[in-house]
Amino acid sequence: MTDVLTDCQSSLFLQNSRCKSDASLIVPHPTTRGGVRVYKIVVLGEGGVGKSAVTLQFVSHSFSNDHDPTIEDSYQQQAVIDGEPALLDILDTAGQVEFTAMRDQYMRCGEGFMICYSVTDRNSFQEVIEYRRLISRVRANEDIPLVLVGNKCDLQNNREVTTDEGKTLANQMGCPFFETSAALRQYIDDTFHCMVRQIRSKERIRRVPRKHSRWWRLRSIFAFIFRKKRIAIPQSSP
Ligand SMILES: Nc1nc2c(ncn2[C@@H]2O[C@H](COP(=O)(O)OP(=O)(O)O)[C@@H](O)[C@H]2O)c(=O)[nH]1
Ligand SMILES: [Mg+2]
Repeated sequence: MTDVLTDCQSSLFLQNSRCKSDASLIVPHPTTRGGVRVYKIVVLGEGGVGKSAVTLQFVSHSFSNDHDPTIEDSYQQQAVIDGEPALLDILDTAGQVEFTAMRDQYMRCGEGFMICYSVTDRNSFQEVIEYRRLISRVRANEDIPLVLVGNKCDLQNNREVTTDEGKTLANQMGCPFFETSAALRQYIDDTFHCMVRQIRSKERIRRVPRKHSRWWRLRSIFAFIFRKKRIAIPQSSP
C-alpha cells in the first residue's frame, strides 16, 4: 500500500501540532483550541483492518464498504470525557509500517496511538508488534499512551485471532485492549475515550514529581541533613 495524500491531508494534523524536538527529546506539546484541550491521536495498523471504518464510525456514525484504502486523512471530533471537554484530532493513516519522513513527523507529534488489527486476519495481528517498534524507534524512552484494537469482531465465523491472544498481547504492551466492530458500532466510543484517558493519566503522572525518584530521594536526604545542622548550631549569646 502507498502513502497517497499524506502531504496535504496529514498536514492538517501536523499544522495543529507543536512538537519540541531535538536529538534526545521529542515531546508533543499539549495544545488547545477555543479553550478546549486538543488530543492528537494516530490510528495505525495494516491496510484493510478497518482503521478508516472505526474512525468514521466515531466521527460520523456511519459505516461504508468502499472507503478508499489509500486515503490518509485527519478528523476532528468533540467529546466530553469524564466531564471534561476534549477535541480529538485523529489521523487515520494509510500506508505500510516502513519508515517515511511523513510518518516520522506524525509519530513525533502524536500524543496517543491506536494500533489496530483485524480479528479475521492473523497477519495483521502479527504486524502489531512492528507498529509498536516503529513508535519506540521515534519515541524512545517515553511512556507512550497506547490502545490495542482488534476490529471486525462481528465476523465470528472468520475469526483467526482469539480474544485471549489479543488480551495477552495488550498485557505485554502494557496497554488497554478492545475488540470492536465498526460495522455494528461496538466499543467504538469506548476505544477513543479510553485513548484520551490514557493520555490524560500519563500527563498527570508526568506533572506530579515521583516520590521515589532518585531526585526526590536526594532532595529528602539534603533536607534532612540541613535541618539537623540548623538544629545543632548553638545560638550565640549577645
Ligand atoms: N464486517 C466488518 N467489516 C469491516 C469492519 N471494519 C471495516 N470493515 C470492512 O473492511 C474493509 C476495510 O476497511 P477500511 O476501514 O477501509 O480499512 P483500513 O485500510 O484499515 O482503513 C472495508 O470493506 C470495510 O467495510 C467491521 O468492523 N466489520
Ligand atoms: Mg483507511
